[in-house]
Amino acid sequence: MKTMITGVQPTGNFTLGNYMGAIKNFVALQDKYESYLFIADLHGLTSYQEPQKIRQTILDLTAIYLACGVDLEKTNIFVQSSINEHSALGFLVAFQCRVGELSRMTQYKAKKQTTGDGVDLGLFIYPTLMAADILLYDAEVVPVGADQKQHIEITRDLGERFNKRYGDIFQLPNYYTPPLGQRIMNLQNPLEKMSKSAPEDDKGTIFMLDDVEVTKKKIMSAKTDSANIIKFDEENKPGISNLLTILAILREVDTKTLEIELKDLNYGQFKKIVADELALFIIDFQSKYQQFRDEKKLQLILDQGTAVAQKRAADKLKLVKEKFGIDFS
Ligand code: AQP
Repeated sequence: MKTMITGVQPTGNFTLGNYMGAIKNFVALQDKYESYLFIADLHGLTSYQEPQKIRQTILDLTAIYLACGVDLEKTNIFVQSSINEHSALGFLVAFQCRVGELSRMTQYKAKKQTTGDGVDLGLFIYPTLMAADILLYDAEVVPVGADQKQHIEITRDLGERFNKRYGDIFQLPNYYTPPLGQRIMNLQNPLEKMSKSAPEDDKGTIFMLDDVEVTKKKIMSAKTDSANIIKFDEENKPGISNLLTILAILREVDTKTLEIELKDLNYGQFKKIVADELALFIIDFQSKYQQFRDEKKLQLILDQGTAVAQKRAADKLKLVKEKFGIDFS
C-alpha cells in the first residue's frame, strides 16, 4: 500500500484554512493509503514557543485531528520530536542541499522581510527537515495547502539527488492540493492567506475553536467589493470568491452551482448564508473536539502512533546510513 503523510505545527490557533487546505483532504484520502499524520513540533520551534505550553498544544492538536475525522484504524498520529530519525535525516539532507535552493523558497523570503534582527537558521533550513519528514516514510502523497507546494517540490529534487548519488533510496513524493480551498484567504485582506499565526483578535481569520458568534461576525464583516454580483473571480473579486470557496467546500458543490443558486441575493444575504452554514459546521466540530479533548486517551493515541512510525523511520534511516557508508551497527 502506498503511503501518505502530512503535518501541522502546534503553534497559533488552528484555522479554517488549515482544515480546508490540508486536513480535510488528508481525511478524505486516509482510506487509500498507509497514513501518517504528525504534529510538527520541531518546525514549530523555528519561532520561540513557551516550553510549559507545548505539551498542552500538542494534545489540543491531537484532539483537533480527531475532530476533523481522522480515523485511528487508518491513520497513525505521532509527534515529530518523539522520533529522532526526523532530526537525523534532516541533518543529512541539509548537508547536501544548496544554499541557493533554500534562498529561493518563497516562505523564507516572505518571513525574512518581516524579521527585523536577522533570520534564525531554523527557518532557513525548515524545508530540509520537511524533506526528511516525507522521505523517511517513502510517502507518495502529501496533502498540503498551496503555500507548501514549493517545499514538496524541493523535497522531490533532494530525493532525486540522493537517489542518483547513492542508488535508489527514496520514493519521490507528490503534493495533493484540493481543486478548491488550497489557499483560503484572510477575510479582511483577501489577497493574503489566512494564517494561524494571526493575532487572536484578527477579524480576518476563522479560528476553528473560536466562539461561533465571533465567527459569524467575521464572515458578515468580510471585505468584498461594491459590484453586488456573486461570481467566482479570484483576480477581480477575491473577497467574494473566498466566501464562495468556503460555502462550496461546506456543501461539497462547485462554485458554478452556487453562482446560479445565489445570483439574486445581495452580499448581505449571501454572507448570512455562509455565516450560518459555517456556524453549524463549527458547532459540530467543537463538540467533537471537546469530547476527544476531555477523554484521557490522547497520550495513548500518540504513543501507539509513534510506535508504528518509529519502526518505519528506523528501518529507513538504517538504509540511508548503509547507502551513505556510515552504518556501523
Ligand atoms: N490559508 C490556508 N489555506 C489553505 N491551506 C492552508 N494551510 C495553512 N494555511 C492555509 C495549510 O495547513 C497546513 C499546516 O500549515 P501550518 O502548520 O504551517 O499552518 P499555517 O496556518 O501556515 O501556520 P503559520 O505559523 O501561520 O504559518 P505562516 O506564518 O507561514 O502563515 C499546511 O499544509 C498548509 O499549507
